Amino acid sequence: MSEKIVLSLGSNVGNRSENLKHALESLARDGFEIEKASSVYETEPVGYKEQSSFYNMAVSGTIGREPEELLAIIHRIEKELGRERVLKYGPRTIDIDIIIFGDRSLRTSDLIIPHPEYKNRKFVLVPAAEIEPVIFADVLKKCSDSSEVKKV
Ligand code: PH2
Ligand code: MG
Ligand code: MG
Repeated sequence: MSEKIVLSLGSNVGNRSENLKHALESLARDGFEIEKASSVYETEPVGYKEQSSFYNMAVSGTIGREPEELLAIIHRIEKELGRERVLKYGPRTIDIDIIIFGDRSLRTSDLIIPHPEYKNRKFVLVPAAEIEPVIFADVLKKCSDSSEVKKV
């Protein structure tokens, strides 16, 4: 059996729902077998505050590939979606982050798994706990992030 992967998706430029939808379609097209997809949440920006609110969601699934190969696929999808919108709305329409990849832990110059910040981010943990409570419910309970995360 392939390893369970959980991805976090976010968008705050352009048509946020459409961007998420396109990202899911592209992931599926490129061989990511989506098992579960969370609700979409509107979330307060964390970190740099002077930007529009995000739409965030999580998906779980499998792909018969290595983490670096999945990262390359993700980068291509981000570029495709960014390119579509770049003239009208600016460069950042979609962000797809690998949160976990089975039990693996790895650290290279462009990829850290598990995602180094996910335990501190409600916008990741709330959608992830919705679809994979066994993995994320406890982490969410312990998370002290108080930023707003509400179902769209
Ligand atoms: N992504 C960031 C920084 N801040 N805040 C929210 N609410 N959602 C995000 O997806 C997000 C963020 C960098 O990737
Ligand atoms: Mg991110
Ligand atoms: Mg990213």
